[in-house]
Amino acid sequence: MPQITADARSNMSLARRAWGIRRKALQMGEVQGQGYVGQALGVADVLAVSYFHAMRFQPEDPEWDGRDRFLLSIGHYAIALYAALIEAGILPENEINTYGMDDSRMPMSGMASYTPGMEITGGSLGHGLGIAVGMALGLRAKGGDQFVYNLMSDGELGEGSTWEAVMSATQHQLSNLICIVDFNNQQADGPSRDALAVGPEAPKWRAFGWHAQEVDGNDLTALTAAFDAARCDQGARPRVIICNTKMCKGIPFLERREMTHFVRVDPDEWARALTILDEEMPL
Ligand SMILES: Cc1ncc(C[n+]2csc(CCOP(=O)(O)OP(=O)(O)O)c2C)c(N)n1
Ligand SMILES: [Mg+2]
Repeated sequence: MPQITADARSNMSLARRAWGIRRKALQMGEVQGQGYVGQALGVADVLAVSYFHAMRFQPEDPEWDGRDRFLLSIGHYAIALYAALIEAGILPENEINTYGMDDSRMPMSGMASYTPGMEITGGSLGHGLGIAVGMALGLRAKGGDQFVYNLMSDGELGEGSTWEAVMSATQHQLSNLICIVDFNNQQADGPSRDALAVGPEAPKWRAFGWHAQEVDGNDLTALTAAFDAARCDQGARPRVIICNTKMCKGIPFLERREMTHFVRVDPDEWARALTILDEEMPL
């Protein structure tokens, strides 16, 4: 099993890390008065386990060749990854106030050339997994033991290019590839399962030859076990973790809001959301 370096640097619990990611995302949303905070709050637990349990990286050297690669296929989730990168010490906390501004290193959609730790420029949905396949092939060809993690959305399951990449990963027996699907059952026009149902999802991935798990993506214990199982599987096959998440998780008044792809947060509600979060700070 690969060394876990990030966790060793801190005694902070995963719950506290996830809380920190949520807080930073809300702070960035407040700076702009908008942002994909519903997605960030929903995927915060997945990011906490990725960065503080599973992945190897060196905060002081984001380009360290031995790092596991984390690809954000969903460029609009950039606010979530920035929050994780700040929590991980790869980006400085004082840049939160620049979020989405001209010349910021944190534009509203993820851009690889702008931001340390942002491995690819995502955003055109359905491309991350194909890039991840190429990266996993390249790392293996160089004899590396790094994993490539690709975070994608349920909406991307409707893209044909995703399934080409799925088959390609199987063909090449990419055991160093771990795909994470943020299944929030939400797309731009409503619930994903109403738009284009591809379920049952895990059996489908398995039928394509993948090691597939489906977990509650807001349960840190379940996530930790799933990431361990994905990394430790001995099969010559790629792995996927389908994470069922709840948008706006952790802020009840936003969780209850009629869910849209881009959650509306009124100007006075940012402070209210931060107060609610602060009252729930884990040790
Ligand atoms: C190829 C492509 N088609 C359409 C879009 C426009 N778009 C941006 S986000 C989004 C929603 C897709 O659903 P999902 O990826 O599940 O995002 P969520 O609503 O969960 O944030 C769409 C359609 C895009 N970025 N790329
Ligand atoms: Mg979605």
